[in-house]
Amino acid sequence: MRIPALVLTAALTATLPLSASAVTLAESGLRVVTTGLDGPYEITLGPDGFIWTTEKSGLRVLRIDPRTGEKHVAATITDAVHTSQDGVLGMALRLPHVFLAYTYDSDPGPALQRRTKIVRFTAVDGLLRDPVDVIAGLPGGTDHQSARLVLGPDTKLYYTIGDQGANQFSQMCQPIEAQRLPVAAEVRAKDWSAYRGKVLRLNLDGSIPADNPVLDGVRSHVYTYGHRNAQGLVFGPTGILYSSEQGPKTDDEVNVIARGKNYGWPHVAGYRDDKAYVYGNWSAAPDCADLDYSDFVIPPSVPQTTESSWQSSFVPPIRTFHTVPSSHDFTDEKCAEDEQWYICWPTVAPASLDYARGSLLMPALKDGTVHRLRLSHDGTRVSSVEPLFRTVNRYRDTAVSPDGKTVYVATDSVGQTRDADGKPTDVLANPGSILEFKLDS
Ligand SMILES: [Ca+2]
Ligand SMILES: [Ca+2]
Ligand SMILES: [Ca+2]
Repeated sequence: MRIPALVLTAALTATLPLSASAVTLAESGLRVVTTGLDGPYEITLGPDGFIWTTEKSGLRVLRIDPRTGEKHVAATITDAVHTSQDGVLGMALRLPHVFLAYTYDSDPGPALQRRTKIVRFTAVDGLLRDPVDVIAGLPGGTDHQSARLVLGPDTKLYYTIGDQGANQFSQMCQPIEAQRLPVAAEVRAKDWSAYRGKVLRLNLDGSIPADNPVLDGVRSHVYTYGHRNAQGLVFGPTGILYSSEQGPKTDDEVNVIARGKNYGWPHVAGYRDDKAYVYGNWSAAPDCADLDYSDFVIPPSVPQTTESSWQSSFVPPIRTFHTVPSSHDFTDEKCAEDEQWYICWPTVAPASLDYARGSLLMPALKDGTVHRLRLSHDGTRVSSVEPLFRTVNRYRDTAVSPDGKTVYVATDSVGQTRDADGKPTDVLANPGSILEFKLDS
């Protein structure tokens, strides 16, 4: 017997505590549609009734029957490359056309030079044929790809590109370019390197829309800037464009994306409140190459700026997950073993965003939850947040039936999340699967 998906939410508040136990699949009301997927990244319900699915690591596009779970291979992308966060990623349907975003090797020699391209295919009898490059040479790498692709009501493509993991870990000496806008010579030369940390808007043939914003005197594909890792992007029914974005140790964001605006990264995480975040610019340290990267200690040679010392105007999020005071202890003992601290941080790692029944649905990688964000009547504010269920999974993307009542959610094949006790685990309950649940009004 099916147990309603929302049975668990009544007593829960907007913040799902780490101690909230995970439930079994049966308790959650989730139905397994299919398993055995190799890194599903985008799932979208096509007008043909199939769940179109990209496989980040499997480098394929599949059409899956939601009733039987039967898989049909629509394409294997032979020139795509995958290591970690790269691979076959975003997808937008306008059948018979299918737009795909994937990582490829732009170096003709033996070296591997990762770049991203958006390619238009034509679906014929369920198979993708006749690839045509829409745009090539976009930034590509193994971290913070974002790579969510949607078709707007204005028949333009919208595409998110993350900051590529600059200024952290092994790339700590690479500057974050989320605030750098392209100059005219770069646009003329089709040098898209300044597109890191942006939301792009493109004509279907890849050209720059004539009504894109002019930023610092230059019109380019850049629609908005100042983004870290916006893996979620969706239009609401009245044309509002929403994104979800992964924060550093705090402050995942849900944003309303408005033409030409700055969203603050890396000067601001979440709101400009000086809470638990300063911008440490490792890449500007004279001795950067000699430093050991740390999430907790910023060495004296690394320039630091507070959020409030950055005076430029920016658009704050409509919701954060979660903002904490500067006194917050980021070394929760639950995550001490192997120092997997990030699993216990207040962020949930939103991996996508969808719209259904007056709400945004936000699947998250770290807390095994699909969050339901109920919107205000005009759609500009989040009025409440409910975690719909909690299992030991990394939720990657959703697809919604036309009536908004049935939701499909894809899970990562591998990776870390929180177990039933809130501790890090890489033992996932339903790896590489598509699960189904019903959404109450
Ligand atoms: Ca989707
Ligand atoms: Ca922001
Ligand atoms: Ca902040």
